[in-house]
Amino acid sequence: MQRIKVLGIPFHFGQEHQDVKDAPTYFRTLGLLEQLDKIAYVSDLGDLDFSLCKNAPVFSSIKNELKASIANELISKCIESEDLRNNFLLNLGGDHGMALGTIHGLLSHKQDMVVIWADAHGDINTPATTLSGNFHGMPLSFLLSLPKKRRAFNWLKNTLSAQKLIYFGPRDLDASEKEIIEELSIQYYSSEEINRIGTKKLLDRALKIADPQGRCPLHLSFDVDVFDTKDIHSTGTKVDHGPRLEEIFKLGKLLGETGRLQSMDVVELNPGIGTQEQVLNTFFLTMEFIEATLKKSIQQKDFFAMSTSA
Ligand SMILES: [Mn+2]
Repeated sequence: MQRIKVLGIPFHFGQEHQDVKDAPTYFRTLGLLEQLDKIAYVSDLGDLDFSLCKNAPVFSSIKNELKASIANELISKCIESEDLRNNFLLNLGGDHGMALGTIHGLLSHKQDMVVIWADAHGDINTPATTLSGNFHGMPLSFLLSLPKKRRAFNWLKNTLSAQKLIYFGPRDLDASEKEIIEELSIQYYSSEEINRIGTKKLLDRALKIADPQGRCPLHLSFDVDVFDTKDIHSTGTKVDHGPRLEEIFKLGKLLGETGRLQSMDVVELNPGIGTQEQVLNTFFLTMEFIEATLKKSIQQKDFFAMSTSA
């Protein structure tokens, strides 16, 4: 029987708004798991506990470097040890800094996994190029093994290939990030292109390049700031001129229809930002997206046959 495994990841060390850590609790309180249970049996893995992650008082170009590293190692180990055959893994963040751990852990199961990074930002700065020092702007650089070796991160062993990464919806990149993306020829579909050409055409092209034979497992790392500012409010770094809502929903639906979407991160919801109504609207829209995407993914009969293991 197919299951949806739900892991709460109250990771907040990647930026300065602490309240992102409460998002998994909000999702649970608002009934997300009950809704998902109508799609497939839900197995709740609970929330990870980062209270023992300590910081060392060292100078670093990464804020909370040690906490961010220890927490991500914990996330990765937890996912590595899960049985993911015949299971969809839904990771509820937390800020986007946690995607180092989720994707690193998933790569231990599926080395050929393709990652679709839906985001207004690039999240690919290295410790050498970051302007803010916020770790949630760096997880991709660590996944691609771009930073020089750092003692705090010596647990990292898996690398995502740049050919297996697809950006969806960015519109606010640092100059250094543009350089990295160009140099590594990472596939990049901006918000403007999505609205002009449409998700279907772009995604078909993107997947053909990243996975010519159409056999690799897919992971969606979904930062809610990919939504346009008129569609959501309760997130820390909103950016105007996002993809139209229907194009974003199409992304989830089309990925689900491939039968190969097996995992997803949902990050950067912050219940501490905005009025109660704005918070609820943000969560309900995101829940609608999660439900629509998982419904399509689970409906595909070959979902578990395509699962690979290392
Ligand atoms: Mn992000």
